[in-house]
Amino acid sequence: PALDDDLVDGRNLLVVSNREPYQHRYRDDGKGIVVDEPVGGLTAGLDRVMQRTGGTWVAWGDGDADPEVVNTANCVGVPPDDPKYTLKRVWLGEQEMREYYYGFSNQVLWPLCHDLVGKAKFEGSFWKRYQAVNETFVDIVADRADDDTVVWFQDYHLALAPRLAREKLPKATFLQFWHIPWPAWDTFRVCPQRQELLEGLLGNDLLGFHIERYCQHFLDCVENCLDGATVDRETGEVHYDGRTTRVAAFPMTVDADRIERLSGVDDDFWPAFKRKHGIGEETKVAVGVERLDYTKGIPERLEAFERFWEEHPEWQGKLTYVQKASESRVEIPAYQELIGTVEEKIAHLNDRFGTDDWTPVVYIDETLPDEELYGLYRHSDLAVVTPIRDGMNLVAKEYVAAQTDGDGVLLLSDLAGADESLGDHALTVEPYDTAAFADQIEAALTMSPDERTRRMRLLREQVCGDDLDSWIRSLFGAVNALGKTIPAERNE
Ligand code: GDG
Repeated sequence: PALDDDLVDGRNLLVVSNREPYQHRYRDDGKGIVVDEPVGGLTAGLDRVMQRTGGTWVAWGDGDADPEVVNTANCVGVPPDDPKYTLKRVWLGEQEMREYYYGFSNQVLWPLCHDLVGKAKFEGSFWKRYQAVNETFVDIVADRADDDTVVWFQDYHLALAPRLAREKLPKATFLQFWHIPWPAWDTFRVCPQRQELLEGLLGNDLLGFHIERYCQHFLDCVENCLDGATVDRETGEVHYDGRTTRVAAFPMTVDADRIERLSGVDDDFWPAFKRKHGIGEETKVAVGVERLDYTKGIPERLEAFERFWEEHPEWQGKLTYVQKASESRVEIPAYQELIGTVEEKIAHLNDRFGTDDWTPVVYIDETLPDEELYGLYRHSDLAVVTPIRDGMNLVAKEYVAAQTDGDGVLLLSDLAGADESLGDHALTVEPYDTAAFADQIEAALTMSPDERTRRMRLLREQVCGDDLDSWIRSLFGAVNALGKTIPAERNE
């Protein structure tokens, strides 16, 4: 069903995120401006909502031509061809990008929340800039919102904003969705700014995570860190500083129908893809799709493939692993190192096992259009989704949605949020246990057709029939119910 127009009970909607839904760029030939539109995923889903409800979306304008198309208030109507809502752009300079985005957001909060404290760089300048940029976003929110506005903050770039905004707009409704894990207290306590971060997030009326475990971790942190906070585990409510925040899990879904449809639009895709990458017609294909991020477990996975081909030489020449990887956050040294490690490892595997007719690992570093990505999912015999920590991992769900023939096998790390709903029917992998991981690759390849279709059918029951609108609807259902849940015995 479509989203209702009264999604926010007749109030105004204001979305605040780091990334913008439309980005204006100068064409490479210098002749004019192009607009990058959101494709798939959350930005596209939210864009659809905004097109229906109207309102304002506040985001960092990082396209080189963005400043040219805005009015004097830095606003532009979007979609550009037929404007339905306002995109308000925030400008961030070099220093701000370095310290707020690549600094505190991606070198403190990202590793901390993924339990990789050793990778965190707690630099004072990062924190100061993170505070300042959160204030900048909030000034804009305060200008454009009133008591009747529902403000939706996205993700870990804006942890301080809700509390700051609450000071200016005590009666507005604030919600936030945190897309990455929330770590256990023993990890989170390492962070010098733990108290400010928790207090910032408790400015929200509703705070959403992908799974219940992250909610419980968050509540543990609140109990341990904030004097005077009380936590009700039954309702997920935190009472602190005279107000209440509800913490709840909203596992994100994917647009299964769209993925299914697009996965099959081009009949020639698969033979052409195989030819292009030198993959034999009979060769089985395993696929991995991710940003090049150290949380995604790519080097660990390549180790497992090496072990697999070593121990199962009968599969040399018969299975190709396709690694689709997009460069990400390359300004950060740990990400540059990762690119080096992955490229070396792949070269080593291809050198060690490859033959004239067979390349063990095919590396694709370009961004594929949705149809090709979904086609790749559809035809791959297995998907290897083995992060060492991941909030949800949408690739796992997308693979299942694209499996219209229903005989692919999903190998899934038990450290991804997606394991909660898919773990029972996927083949579970512990990404650091190389020997067991290699065994699971073999188990996937030798699984009987009946077992493969049985598992995929059960996985598809979890994933199909959903779209992103159902996720958004459940979040807003919770927003509209805020303050209305009175226990029965007191409801006389
Ligand atoms: C964060 C959290 C959480 C990738 N390559 C191409 C392409 N993609 C798309 C995939 C998928 C998305 O990128 C990646 O999403 P993930 O969920 O796997 O991972 P993160 O980027 O780390 O996202 C994560 C998510 O937020 C949502 O809350 O699940 O845990 O870390 O949708 O399809 N899309 C296209 N071409 C590519 O080459 N078209």
